[in-house]
Amino acid sequence: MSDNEHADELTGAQALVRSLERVGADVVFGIPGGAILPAYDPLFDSDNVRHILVRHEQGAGHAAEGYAMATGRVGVCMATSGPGATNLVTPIADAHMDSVPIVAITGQVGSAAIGTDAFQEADIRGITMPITKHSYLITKPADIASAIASAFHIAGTGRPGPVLVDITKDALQAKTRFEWPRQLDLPGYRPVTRPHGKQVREAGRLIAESRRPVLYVGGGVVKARAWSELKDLAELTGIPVVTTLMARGVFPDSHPQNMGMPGMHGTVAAVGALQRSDLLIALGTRFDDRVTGQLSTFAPLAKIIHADIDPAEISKYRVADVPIVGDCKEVISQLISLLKRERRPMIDEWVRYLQDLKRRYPTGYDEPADRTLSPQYVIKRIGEITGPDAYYAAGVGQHQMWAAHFLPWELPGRWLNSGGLGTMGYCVPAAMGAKVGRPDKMVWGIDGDGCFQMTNQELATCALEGIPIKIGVINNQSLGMVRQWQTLFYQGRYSNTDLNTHRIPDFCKLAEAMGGVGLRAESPADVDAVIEKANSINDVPVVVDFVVHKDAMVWPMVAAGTSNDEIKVARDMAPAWDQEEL
Ligand SMILES: Cc1ncc(C[n+]2csc(CCOP(=O)(O)OP(=O)(O)O)c2C)c(N)n1
Repeated sequence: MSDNEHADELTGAQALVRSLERVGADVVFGIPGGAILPAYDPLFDSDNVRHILVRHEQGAGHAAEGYAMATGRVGVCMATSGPGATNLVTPIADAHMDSVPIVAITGQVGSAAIGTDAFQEADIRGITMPITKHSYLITKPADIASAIASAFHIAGTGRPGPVLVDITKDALQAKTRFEWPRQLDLPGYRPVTRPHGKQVREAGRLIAESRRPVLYVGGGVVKARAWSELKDLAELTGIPVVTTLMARGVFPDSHPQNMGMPGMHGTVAAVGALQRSDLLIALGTRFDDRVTGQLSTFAPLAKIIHADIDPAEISKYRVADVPIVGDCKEVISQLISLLKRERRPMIDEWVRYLQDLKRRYPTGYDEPADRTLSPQYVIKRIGEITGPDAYYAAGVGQHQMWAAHFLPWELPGRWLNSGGLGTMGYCVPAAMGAKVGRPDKMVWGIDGDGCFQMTNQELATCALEGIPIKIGVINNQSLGMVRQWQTLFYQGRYSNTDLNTHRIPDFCKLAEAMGGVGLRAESPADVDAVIEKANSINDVPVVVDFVVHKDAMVWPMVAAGTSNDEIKVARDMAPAWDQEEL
C-alpha cells in the first residue's frame, strides 16, 4: 500500500472499487440501478475489474456461483436496492445450501430513508439473514474497505458461503480516506482447519477394525481440493467410495473402487454399500435427506466417522461416533499418515460383494421402442464426444440426474449443479460464470426445457460479452421430474406439467434471437453431428434442442420418505436383497 493511499480522499464508491481490486476480484456480474449507481461510475474506469452486464440479477448470482465453482475463487455479483436485491435471493440461498463462496454487493436507499418504505427499499439484510454466512449493512464510507476485505475472507474460508454487503447510497457518495485494514476484526471467526489428533487416531482405530467400511464423500472434499489425498486414502486402504451429487468427479468413476452416487437416484451399489456398511467415513458431506432416505433406517449397522469443517453439520442428523472438525485435506492427510502405520482393514469379502452388486446393477437405460431419441443417450454422447476435461453445468430435474450418472466424471471440480436448493434456472448463468472463470475450457450446460425457460436471457449476455457456452436442452416437452412423480404417485394425472415445448418456444429461433446459434436433433442419427458442430463454434453461444421422448424415467429411485432398502431399479423392480446378503 502506498503512503498516499492513506491520504487519498475518495468517495465510498471509489473505495468500494479499490477494495474489489485489492481483494483481486477480476469479474463482477450485475445490473445497475439508482441506489448502486454511484458504484458503477468508478467501476467504469477500473482496469482490473471487469463488469458483466447480465439480463436478470438471478443470472448475476448464479454466474458468480459458476465462476466460484469453476475457479475455486470468490464470485461477485452486484445489484441495486429493492427488486435488484430481492432478485438475488434465490442464488444467495442456492450458494448457502451448496457452500459456494460468493459476495453479493447491493445498493441500499440513503441511510436517512431506511425504514420509511422509501422507493425501492427492501431490507435485504433482514431477508437474507438466514441464507447468508454473514452480512453487512454499511452506512458510512469509512467502513466499506474493511467490510469488503472481511466479506471476501468469510466467503472463502472455513465452510464457504455467501456474504452480503449492503451499502447505502449516501455511504457510496460521501468522501472518506481509503484505509485498507491491516488485520480483520472478526472476533469469534476462526474456522478450525487442523483436526484434533486424538479424533484422527480414534478414526484410524475404527477403520482398522472395520469389515464393511465405506468412504462417503461429499462436496466438502471438492471445496477442500482434497482429491489427490482422497485417492491416496482410498488406494491405501482399498475402501469402496461413494460420491454424492455434489462430489461427482472428485474420485474417478472409472476407478474400480467407485460405487457411484448414493441417494434417491443413486446406484444400487452405492445405496447398498451405505445400507450394509459397518463404518461410514463421511468426509465433507452432510447426511442430506436425499442421501439418507428415511433416516431411522439409514445405514442401520454403521458406526460413523464424520469429518467436516463446519461443526454444526456433525451429528446434525446422525450421531457421530468419531466427530472430526477440520478441513478435509488436513483430515485425509493425517488419516493417511496414521493408516500407513496401522494394519489395513480386512475387507476382501465386502469388496467382492460390492463389486458383484455393481456388476449386476449397472446404471443403464432402455432405448425407446419407437426409436425416438432417449435423453440418456444424448447426455452420454455429449460427454463422450466432449470429454472429461470440460465443465458441465445442469439445471434441476431428470436431466440433472442423468447428467450426474452419464457424463464422464473422471476429473474433479468439473461439475456445477444446484444440489441443496434444487434451483431451476441455475444452468445457463452458472455455465456462463464458469466459462468466464475458465475461458480456456469447453463449458456445456445440460438443461431441461422447463429450467431453460427461466434464465435463458443470459444467452444475450453471453453473445455480447464473448462467452461461448453450449447448452443442450433436453427437450421432453414437460416438467419431466414432476411428471415422473405424477406417473408414479398420482396415477398418471399430468396436472400442469405439459410444456408443449415441441412448438413454443422454438429453441433454435430463440438461440438466434439471442445472438447465438441454434441446432436441433430429433433422432439418434442426428446426435453426434450436432454435438460436433456445437463444439466447433467458439465465438457465440450455441443451443442444441434435443427433442427427446417424454416418458423416460430416472432410475434407480428411492421414493421420498421411504427407506433406502426400498430402492427400485425400474418401476416395480427392486434388487432381491434377501439373495444379496453377505
Ligand atoms: C425454481 C423452481 N421451481 C420449481 C421447481 C420444482 N421442480 C423440480 S424439477 C421440475 C421440472 C423441471 O423440468 P425440466 O426443466 O423440463 O427438466 P426435466 O425434469 O424434464 O429434465 C420442477 C418444476 C424447482 N426445483 N425449482
